[in-house]
Amino acid sequence: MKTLKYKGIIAFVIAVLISSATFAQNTSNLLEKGTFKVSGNCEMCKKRIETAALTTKGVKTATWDDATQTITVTYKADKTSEQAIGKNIAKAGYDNDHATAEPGAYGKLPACCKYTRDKK
Ligand SMILES: [Cu+2]
Repeated sequence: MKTLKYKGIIAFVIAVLISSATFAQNTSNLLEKGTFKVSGNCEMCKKRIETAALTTKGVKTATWDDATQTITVTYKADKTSEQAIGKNIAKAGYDNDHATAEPGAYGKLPACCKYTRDKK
């Protein structure tokens, strides 16, 4: 009876150690992946959009696709959000699912990069 209780305690301690180790691992790679719409025209746009996304703190990767007009990002969910990334992209002049560019930011784009804006 006594040994059974002892074994129970050991099993409990091991269970706690395993679960805390798993938890620590989960918080360190809390990488989230997301895709959202970003309007743009060309290779120059691609570079500006991706740079704006990548300079957002916590963003690991950013790839903008011309054909689908979408950006795919991976980011640390505890450091940033798609909304925050969208805001930075809008600051660079590009309308997206999460934010709309100020007229001034859009106005600064080179003529070839003035994409057609969705009427809202
Ligand atoms: Cu462009």
